[in-house]
Amino acid sequence: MNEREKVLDQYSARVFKNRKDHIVQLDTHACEVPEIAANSRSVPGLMINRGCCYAGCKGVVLGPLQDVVVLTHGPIGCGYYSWGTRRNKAAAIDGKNFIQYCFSTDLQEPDIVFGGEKKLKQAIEEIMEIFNPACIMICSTCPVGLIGDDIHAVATWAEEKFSIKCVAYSCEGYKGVSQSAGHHIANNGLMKNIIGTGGAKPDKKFAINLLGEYNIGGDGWETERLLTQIGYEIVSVFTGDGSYEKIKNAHVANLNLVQCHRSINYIAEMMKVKYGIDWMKVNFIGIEETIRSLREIAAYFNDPKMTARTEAVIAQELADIEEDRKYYREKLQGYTAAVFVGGSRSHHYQNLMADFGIKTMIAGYEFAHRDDYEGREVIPNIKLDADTKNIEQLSPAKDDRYYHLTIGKEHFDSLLGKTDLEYYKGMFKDMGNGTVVIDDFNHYETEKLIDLFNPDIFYSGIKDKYMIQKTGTPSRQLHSYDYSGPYAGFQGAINFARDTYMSLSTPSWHYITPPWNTKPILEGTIGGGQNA
Ligand code: CFM
Repeated sequence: MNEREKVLDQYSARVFKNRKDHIVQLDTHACEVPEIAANSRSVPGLMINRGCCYAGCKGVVLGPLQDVVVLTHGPIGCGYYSWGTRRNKAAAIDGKNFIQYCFSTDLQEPDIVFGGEKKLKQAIEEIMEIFNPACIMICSTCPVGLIGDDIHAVATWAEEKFSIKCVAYSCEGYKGVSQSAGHHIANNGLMKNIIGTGGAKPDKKFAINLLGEYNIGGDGWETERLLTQIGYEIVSVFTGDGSYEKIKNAHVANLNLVQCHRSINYIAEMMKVKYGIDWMKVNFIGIEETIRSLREIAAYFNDPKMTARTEAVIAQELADIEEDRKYYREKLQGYTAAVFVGGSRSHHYQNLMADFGIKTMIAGYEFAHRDDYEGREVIPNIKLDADTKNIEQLSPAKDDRYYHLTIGKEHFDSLLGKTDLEYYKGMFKDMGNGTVVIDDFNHYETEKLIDLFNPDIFYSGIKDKYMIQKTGTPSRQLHSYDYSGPYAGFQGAINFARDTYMSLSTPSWHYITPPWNTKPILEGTIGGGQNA
């Protein structure tokens, strides 16, 4: 039995049938990239790490927009739980930064019975009176979808009454199998209602949008620092430290850089059709990956001055971290890791670990799609199930006012295959022989894999961190960075290495004796003696 079979061995026939296609043990000698089942319903009863559709829409994509009041229409729990739990940092110059607040309509039972639209209008009136934002976004939760409040009509009412932008998102938690559905709904809403509404003309030369960068722990700021140092103009960021004021003019950019493919590839594709803006998959997590990304962007613009600036910035950044890089490489070389995050980081961080000689043994995603594992070439073969078909598929048309091409066809074609222009290769191709990949991993599988592979460190999230640490395996969160960061770029890589080394070398593991080493876990007596 290999490790994959050992994990599956414990399951009942029914669960086995479901889970067997979500677990792959890679054989790098095989000619074909294996297929993995992904983006499907979880098995009821298994302790999984996924979030809901509302979480993906409100929490992930829309939440970080600093000047937008994102209003949760639903019972208070949904708003409260998604309040400040994600470390998407933002700093507003004009003080219009609403991300620290929790806005909710706090629906109660009478509202569920008699309808919640009145309360939603009242909440918008209060928001206008107290905060006066230029844009409000309404996100609905499960009960709102079930009782049928027309949040879109309320948004139209708000736009007319207050002359603001108000967009409603029907992102009820149950709509889709995970937060991935919410990303798609948020992408659609931004595309239909915000992007391209600013009126700016596309007359720039080196202007870029940063897509799928949510500024967790300041990653976006570090990435922006590198790009602006080279001379690129950042038009907008989707959506870390991003703003309504900026993304409405996102249509003027020359190139869209995609950091997190899973959460935002829809906007990248739609902007290509509508505005002619090419997109490129980049990765600013990892030293080698940052260098590769910067060089590919330079290759896209193909401007001698920008290329020279790119090399100068890379050389300077490398010189700045040289000593630390060498130190941590020596310390970390040879360690093994497991990495389980949402839908893109488990790949990105493997590249960063490789910079320091850490080998990934097991990896997994909560809600990625097959293309995030196997590469975008499989997209035409992905069968859409009813859950996916449930989500609107936009087909935007070319917008003649703003359509602009930055590079000629010949140059575009020459970059295909050589760079990640309009391509994402997925996680599998960067992983070693015998490594195990799991889609929609659960707690049992996590424990079992720790048992089988005994990784030195386990990167994951808050839902499983302490469960992992109870096995004596250090665990660091890659969603929030455990209040550290940034981890992006050159300096960020050193921060990551420092934190990892700290976790691996802490003596705290030796200070405690787990209770099961001193007393039996179960105590019992042999029964039945009396009647024997
Ligand atoms: Fe993209 Fe993200 Fe991720 Fe994601 Fe997330 Fe996140 Fe994530 Mo937590 S957008 S898919 S829904 S990179 S919140 S910033 S860390 S699960 S791997």
